[in-house]
Amino acid sequence: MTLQVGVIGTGMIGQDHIRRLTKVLSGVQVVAVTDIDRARAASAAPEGAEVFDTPQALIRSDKVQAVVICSWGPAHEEQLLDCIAAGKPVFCEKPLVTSEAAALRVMEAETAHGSRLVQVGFMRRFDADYRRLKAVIDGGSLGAPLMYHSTHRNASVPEGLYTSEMPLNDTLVHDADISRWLLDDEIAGVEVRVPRRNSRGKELRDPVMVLLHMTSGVIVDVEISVNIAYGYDIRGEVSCEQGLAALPNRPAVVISDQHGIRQAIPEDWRERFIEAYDQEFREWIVAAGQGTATGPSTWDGYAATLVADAALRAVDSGKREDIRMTRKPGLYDRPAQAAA
Ligand code: NAD
Ligand code: ISE
Repeated sequence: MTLQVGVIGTGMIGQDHIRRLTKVLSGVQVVAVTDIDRARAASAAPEGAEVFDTPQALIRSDKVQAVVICSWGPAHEEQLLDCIAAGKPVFCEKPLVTSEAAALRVMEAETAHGSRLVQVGFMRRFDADYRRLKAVIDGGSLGAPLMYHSTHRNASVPEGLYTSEMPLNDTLVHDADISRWLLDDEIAGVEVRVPRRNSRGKELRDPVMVLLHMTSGVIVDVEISVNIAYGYDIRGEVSCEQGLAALPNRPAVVISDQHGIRQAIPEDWRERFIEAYDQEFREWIVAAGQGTATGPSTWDGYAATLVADAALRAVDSGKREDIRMTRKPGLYDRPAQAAA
């Protein structure tokens, strides 16, 4: 059976996801698109797909069985609530939403529905290198994890559109989520330090150094640099009681020439995580075809939102800001019902 999908938001990642749903993956067809910029939606629409005027009309359409949300973060809440009201599985790009209150409203709606419908776009969990790293930590041969060093560098970000809050409420959410997943732990407190500014970003608060205090006592340090110029560089190293486990360097052709011996670095997230995005959608298609969702959940999106909020408070206070989570609904403890 082919899953008929509607895509909301046809900007950078919306277009990339439409490409993979149309040209890379099987068992799925993009039958509908929408964007507040109608011309952009029309030019991104695959042959035969209908261009809808509003997200609400797309979500309610009988031809749409499942929805992919790639609009801006502040628009996600309303679109998620409409998908849940329609009982349709939905893949939502990160961030799930942009406030704690909004995350709680989405969680309440999904819990009232009674089964999972939402998968959040934390693609690192589907990356083969991160999965192997987690297998080593879980295997226990290195002893308990003590510290995790997470490096998140972007070559550049769109000037004017990417603001000083975004290293903490847009970019950090990936490091927060992967730390919780790798270490099987929750984040209890957040500190932020702001070093010398990178002049390439003009007034942008960049880089930032974040400390995530896990409930087990593990400390995660995160470097976020979003104007590092040389490429998209994602690193991770876990220090354990009797050894280290780290992400490998990405395989790349070794070039020797008058500049020395070197290997290319991915330009951006599209290139670095191309296989991870493919795999997150492979698994989403299977679950959505069964009317449900697996993988990163609304609970995980909620947790990342709390970290972003705490990090923004910590920048102002200069102190550790604690995180208090609500009781976890049983829905998010149940084992996954579908797998690729
Ligand atoms: P973008 O600005 O290129 O595209 C967003 C699109 O959504 C635009 O075309 C805009 O017109 C449309 N849009 C905004 N509000 C809308 C609404 N209410 N209804 C319909 N359309 C609406 O941004 P992007 O880089 O593609 O990011 C989109 C989302 O994906 C963001 O939440 C971002 O954080 C996330 N993202 C995730 C990753 C990842 O690695 N997982 C990478 C990039 C972006
Ligand atoms: C972007 O939205 C992403 O999600 C990328 O993965 C991240 O590296 C980048 O910093 C964000 O702006």
